[in-house]
Amino acid sequence: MNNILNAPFMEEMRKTTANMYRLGWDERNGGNISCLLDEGEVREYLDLNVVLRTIPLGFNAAPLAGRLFLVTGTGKYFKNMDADSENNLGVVRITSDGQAADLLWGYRDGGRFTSEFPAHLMSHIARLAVDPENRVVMHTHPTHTLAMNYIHELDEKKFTHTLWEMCTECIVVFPEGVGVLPWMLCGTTSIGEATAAKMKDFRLVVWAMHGIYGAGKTMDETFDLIETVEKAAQIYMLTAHLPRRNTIQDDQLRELAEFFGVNYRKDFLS
Ligand code: 2HA
Ligand code: ZN
Repeated sequence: MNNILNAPFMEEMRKTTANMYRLGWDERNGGNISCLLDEGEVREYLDLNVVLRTIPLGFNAAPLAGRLFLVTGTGKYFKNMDADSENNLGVVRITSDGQAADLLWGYRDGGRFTSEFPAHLMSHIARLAVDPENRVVMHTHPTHTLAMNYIHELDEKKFTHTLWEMCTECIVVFPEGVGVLPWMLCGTTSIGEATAAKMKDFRLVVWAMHGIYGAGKTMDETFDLIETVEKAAQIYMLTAHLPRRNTIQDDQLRELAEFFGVNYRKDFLS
């Protein structure tokens, strides 16, 4: 059996969480990531018949029964993922009745998966229905995106439009726009259901005054989506208090989307 710490999915998770911490997006226990794993790949590192503990989910994840996830732990810090992966991360398999997760590796100090795991699993279910190759759900607290929540209307058409105006390539990177949820209590199944409902149309969902969710095929793709929103939000925050002399016009956004052949939200432009 190979050492799971050297598995590509583990290295990618460690690199990504360290990078996000370095960017200042994941203070303290802020943020969480779940990654759907390939059973054949995990088998090279773990005996899939050995279950360390079974942890209840608090909702029914039956559509994901038997699926394996690498997921960050509750109360754990992105800052520490790299140095102590076995305490801060876990590999779990959703039980056949969908009510719990079998722990196969990790959370060594008796911990459990992120309190946002219901929102993650519901988002995985929603995204897999749209894109069978979706594997990653990522939640984080990017600084400028949060700042923008306090001064910009939280209407998703207006929010998306402003982001698209801030960097030329935004409409190409997230042509479907950004979903926005009002402030809601986190860690609950209701915010999970609301997030998953948005995930039918968007790979990016802002949680007002809290952070953002992203979903994608790979860790890189998901990170890049959030990074692009955050960059646009940064430009907005650097300029919102200044007179705007220039902007990207709707006709130019349309020209970009047509040139790059992306299926964009035409109703988000005037
Ligand atoms: O895991 O970010 O939303 C800590 C959080 C909860
Ligand atoms: Zn959060």
